[in-house]
Amino acid sequence: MERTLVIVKPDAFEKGATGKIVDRFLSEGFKVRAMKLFRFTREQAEGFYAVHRERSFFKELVEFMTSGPVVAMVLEGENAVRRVREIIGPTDSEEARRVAPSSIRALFGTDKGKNAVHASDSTESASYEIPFIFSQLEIV
Ligand code: 3AN
Repeated sequence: MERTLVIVKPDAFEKGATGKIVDRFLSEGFKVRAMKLFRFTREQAEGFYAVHRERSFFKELVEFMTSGPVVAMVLEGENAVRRVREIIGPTDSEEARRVAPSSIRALFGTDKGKNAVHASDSTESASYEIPFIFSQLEIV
């Protein structure tokens, strides 16, 4: 079984969409192995998104991710990384509404930055991101 990290971002948390997002993953057959509510400090958000530090949108991304609470979870299932990426839809929520109208970003996101959820984009990313957020004791 594969594990992946999902984060309900500040925009979706603020909208009260966390329950609907968790329910969607449960109804798609994933098991929740860890979950918590917290707010990133700037240093933590910069570390989490370190692979993007040279990108033009890095500052905006860190500002957004530290703007309010988030809910992170570890989901487990067959091909969890790929399947969760399909369920969340493309990075740009506007594009998601055109090409994947039932995706989570289409339903709850606004644009490329405020796109409701983060999900690991590879098993390598999941191996970095899961222990970045959760200690061993917090994963069942
Ligand atoms: P994904 O989250 O779909 O893997 P990436 O890896 O291209 O997308 O980007 C990482 C994060 O950076 C995205 N989740 C998104 O919130 C943010 N981002 C990407 N492109 C932009 C952009 N042009 N402007 C603002 N934020 C962006």
